[in-house]
Amino acid sequence: MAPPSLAMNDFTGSPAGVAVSQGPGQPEPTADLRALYQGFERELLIPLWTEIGELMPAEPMPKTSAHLWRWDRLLPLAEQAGELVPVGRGGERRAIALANPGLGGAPFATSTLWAAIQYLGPREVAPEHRHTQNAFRFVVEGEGVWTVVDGDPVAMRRGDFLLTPGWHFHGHHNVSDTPMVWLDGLDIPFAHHMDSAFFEYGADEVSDRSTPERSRAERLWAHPGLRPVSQPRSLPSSPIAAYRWEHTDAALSEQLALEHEGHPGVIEPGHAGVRFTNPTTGGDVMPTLRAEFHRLRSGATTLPRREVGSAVWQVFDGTGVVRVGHSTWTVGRGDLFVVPSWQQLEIGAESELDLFRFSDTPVFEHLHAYRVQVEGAQ
Ligand code: GTQ
Ligand code: FE2
Repeated sequence: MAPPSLAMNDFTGSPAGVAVSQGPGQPEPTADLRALYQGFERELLIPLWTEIGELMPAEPMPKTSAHLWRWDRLLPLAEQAGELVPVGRGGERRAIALANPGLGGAPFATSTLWAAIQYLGPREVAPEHRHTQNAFRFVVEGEGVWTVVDGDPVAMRRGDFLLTPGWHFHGHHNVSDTPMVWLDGLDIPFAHHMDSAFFEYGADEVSDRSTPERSRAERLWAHPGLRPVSQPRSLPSSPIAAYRWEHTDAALSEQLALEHEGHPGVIEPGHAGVRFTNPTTGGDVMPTLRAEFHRLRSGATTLPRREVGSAVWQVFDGTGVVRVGHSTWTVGRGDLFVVPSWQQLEIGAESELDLFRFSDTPVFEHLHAYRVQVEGAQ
């Protein structure tokens, strides 16, 4: 259990004059003591003893809440935005962010992660820009949009995972007669809290209107286990612009098939998982973001697990039951849920269940602040 916090405040100050800290180990509130606290306030000082429970909890006490957004509630609103709100220079993107109810109205899915549904109507163009925030797209349904990353057009289709690492110019264009929606994931909240972000406008159009099946980045980099000899250096982010569904699907199917044949490879019984990686390092796709795909056999359940850092999951296919901390939901295609730091996650598959997941784990691994606990693991 966390030690009790002496202060009841949440860095908001006390409305009714100066608060004198009371409770176990604290002196009686005399006039002198009140004067001391007034002195602290006047000089913009705050003693540790009123804040220690909040600042140094026994374990993470995230402000981020466990929460579920249902796809069938998001889609109609994205469509409405498509009719009513233009996309263009200034607003840049018709992206609608998940706003975690624990984060005071900020457009943040978790304290570090941005997750948004982006809508691009038929023939629409989202202008080019670049920012230091790292970004990806994940497609649950539809096709017809090319995202142009540093001049390289990248097709977006169901199941694909597409990268826009920090400071690469990018714009999107829909070459089809149907609208398209997808999930954006970025480290916007992390950059915001760290005061580290830069942004620049690029061309008002997209710089290359062609629509190749495969991007130049894929043609150079996306061959299993093969690296171009001309590119020996480690890169901070993966140069693979698109991780295609056919490969992800095959990798997950093979893990489960190997399990069926009595061979190792799955995470736990009935639970296959793959991580998208940077082929120049073997590490995560981008410095701040981890991305994975999970597949559970029908009837499989995961061991309860908690870890430092927050994650956002999206159901790609199938149905299941998800428990995060004290919340339990039945989930289906497109539904998005948030797992706050150090809250337990358990997933049960009602049918074969495919899930995309992203998290801020690399940040904590790099800072030697990562911990994970799996209940019932040997
Ligand atoms: O598509 O470039 O959801 O810059 C948030 C910021 C999408 C994008 C978002 C962005 C983009
Ligand atoms: Fe962007």
